[in-house]
Amino acid sequence: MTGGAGFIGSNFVHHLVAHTDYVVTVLDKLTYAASREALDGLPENRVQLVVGDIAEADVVDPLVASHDAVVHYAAESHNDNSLDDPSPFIRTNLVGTFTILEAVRKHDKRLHHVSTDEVYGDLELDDPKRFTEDTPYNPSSPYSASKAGSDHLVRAWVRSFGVRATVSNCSNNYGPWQHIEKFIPRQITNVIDGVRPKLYGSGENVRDWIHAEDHSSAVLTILEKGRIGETYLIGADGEKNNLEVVRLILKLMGQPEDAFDHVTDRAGHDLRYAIESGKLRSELGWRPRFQDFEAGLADTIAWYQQHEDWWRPHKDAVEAAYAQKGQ
Ligand code: NAD
Ligand code: TDX
Repeated sequence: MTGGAGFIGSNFVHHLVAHTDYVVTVLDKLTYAASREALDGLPENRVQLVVGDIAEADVVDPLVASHDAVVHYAAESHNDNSLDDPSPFIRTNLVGTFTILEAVRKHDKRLHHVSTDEVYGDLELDDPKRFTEDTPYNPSSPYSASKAGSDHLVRAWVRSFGVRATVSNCSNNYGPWQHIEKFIPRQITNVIDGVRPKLYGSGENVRDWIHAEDHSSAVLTILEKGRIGETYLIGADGEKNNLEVVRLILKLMGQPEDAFDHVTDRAGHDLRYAIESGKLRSELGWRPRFQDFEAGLADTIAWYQQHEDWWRPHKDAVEAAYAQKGQ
């Protein structure tokens, strides 16, 4: 698999070790977003880490040749970074996915491509519709456009070359090991530091939150039972606006619920994401298990309180970069 030292990829590695007999090789470049520690303590006979770049064919090709399947998580993943400098997003998300596709084509291996609901653009707040597998692509940011392009590459390799691939598009994940540049961990670590949480714009933007553990169980289900060439949307009916999430973090951390600030909005900020995951549920029998958002958030807060050694070295630089943009 690729990207197994990242937030969601590392969750998937632990999920595989706990729930299957698979032996896993993680190919990860260990960018700023990676956490080698997230893979600590795993049995050496089950998980091996190879440090390398998915956009380099001489790294990817022999690894693909020697494995049965590839689950592709590696990506540049943060919208705000893609607004500051899109170039690594083009290289990793597009050239990297192309490199993997060429290797799975050459060696006739099964591929599962992990993607995002952001490829569909955004919905109005009062739109009764949610995203489905048939929603047209309409990405807003360099990040989401690069992920949309990677999805199109996968589908083209399925249709033109008969590559045995599936695609999943998941909503916003939360849980342990998420980089503190992202919304929920940024606000938790701000409150730990006595700093007021920072909401972009009005804070009315809606995200459809799912626990990373539910994303992992969905990807494993699709890898094992998904129909080749199909796309499955992954979501757990977790729509909340950013104001609600910040107020809940403040409440759970014993602070007044209005102790936050509004800051400069994100350019092109998507208003609302919402997933209809009926196909995955009815066709493959998947169900989310961590749908109590308040309980999951409380556990996540406790995790960041207990893992200050991990995030503390990055906090000043992350906040300095945001401060420069008035965020
Ligand atoms: P992350 O940024 O936490 O981790 C990405 C991992 O990929 C890191 O370990 C990094 O070192 C690795 N990586 C980056 N470039 C690489 C390269 N060129 N070669 C090899 N490894 C490289 O990201 P995440 O939040 O865990 O997201 C993982 C995947 O899930 C991404 O494809 C993302 O688009 C998708 N996704 C994320 C979310 C979310 O809410 N975070 C939701 C839906 C889909
Ligand atoms: O400080 C902040 N204040 C704030 O209001 C930050 C960092 C974010 N926000 C807002 C922007 C979004 O409306 O919070 C929401 C969530 O922001 P992010 O954590 O940056 O996530 P998002 O842009 O929604 O993208 C995430 O979900 C889809 C992941 O980062 C992507 O990798 C995934 O594809």
